[in-house]
Amino acid sequence: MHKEQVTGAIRWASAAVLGGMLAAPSWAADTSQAALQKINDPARGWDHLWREVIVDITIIGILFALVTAYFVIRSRRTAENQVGASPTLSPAAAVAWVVIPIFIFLSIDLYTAANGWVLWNHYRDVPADRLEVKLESGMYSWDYTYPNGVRTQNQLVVPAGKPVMLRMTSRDTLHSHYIPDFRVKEDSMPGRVTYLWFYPEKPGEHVVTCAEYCGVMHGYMAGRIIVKSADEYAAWMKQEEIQFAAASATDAPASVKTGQPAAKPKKT
Ligand SMILES: [Cu+2]
Repeated sequence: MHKEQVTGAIRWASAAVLGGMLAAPSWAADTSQAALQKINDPARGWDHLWREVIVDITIIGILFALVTAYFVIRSRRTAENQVGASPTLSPAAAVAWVVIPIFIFLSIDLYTAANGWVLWNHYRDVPADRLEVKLESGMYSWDYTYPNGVRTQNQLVVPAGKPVMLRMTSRDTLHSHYIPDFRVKEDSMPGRVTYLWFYPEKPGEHVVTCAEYCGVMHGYMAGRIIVKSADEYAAWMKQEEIQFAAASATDAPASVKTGQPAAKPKKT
């Protein structure tokens, strides 16, 4: 009787959990298709996944605390010199106590991992309609080159409402271009081209910082992303183009020539 109940419970729980495990990746695939059509911004997916993980571990944490408290109270000593006795489990019950929790936690992990995989693919899949800027990092500056040759240092001006892709490399050592507001970070390194993309939805300013220790002035390796409205961006770019045309072909940011740290971001 007791054994039948336990095996029945195992069967029921396994079926439920396995069903959940099988459903998770297909659910994730559905959302990825929807995401590609509707949501342009992986930062939102990042926030969503982060909240999901926080909720998961909070529920699990509270659940564990409650179960622990329950057992502590239930198994407390009620008399002097009382000696406790552990319950004797049938083999089926012992297996159930091991297998069922494993399945529950594995299903949560797999579900989260599947969503993370979908999000990662979204981060790697750059929209075709984008502004593409080259970035060369060096101790200790970020040097951006626009498709028309215009260059800026430690500040990247972009139009709102257009995905921006950075193709990155480094002239000296490992750096990591991190834009916390856009939930995106990618290493740049010598001899290799890496990329990232982000979606600046509306005008504003965002911090860029180096997230890979690259030398004694690593902490000063900061920049800005300046998001302008499409019109303001066009006006800014026009001015930059005029300056660029006027300047000689050898005009380069100070740090490129001397290898010295960048003093100030180039004025707009
Ligand atoms: Cu750096």
